[in-house]
Amino acid sequence: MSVEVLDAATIFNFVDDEEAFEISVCDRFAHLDTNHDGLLSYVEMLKELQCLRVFETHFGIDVKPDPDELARVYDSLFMQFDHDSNGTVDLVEFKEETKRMMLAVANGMGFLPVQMILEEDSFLKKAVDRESTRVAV
Ligand SMILES: [Ca+2]
Ligand SMILES: [Ca+2]
Repeated sequence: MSVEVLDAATIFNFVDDEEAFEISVCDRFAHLDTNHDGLLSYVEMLKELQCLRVFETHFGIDVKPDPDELARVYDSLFMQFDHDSNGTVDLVEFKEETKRMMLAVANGMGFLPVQMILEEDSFLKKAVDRESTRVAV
């Protein structure tokens, strides 16, 4: 994990760059799909859901680390990804929901940059990395 400063524009730029976003989503999906069947089960999604919790906590929705409570939060997050409720998340569902969540985070940020603790391989971290690469060039 690292502490990064990001603003809404960083996220919008990342999501708007279809190609870069698609590559990140596919990478992440392949990484989470540990049995390589092209679908994410609840167990495979857990790592991603835990990642999402990290940034949700930063927006003031602080849930006590009660295991039952957390399990319910992960259940409902999983259902959000599983658009057709067939018990697995495919690449299209994963991409659409990731995009929706990133935009929701960006819309919640306003214009002021926010300091966040980001997981090394999270989408927000990728957004920040992409922005800094661009600035460096
Ligand atoms: Ca799988
Ligand atoms: Ca599904």
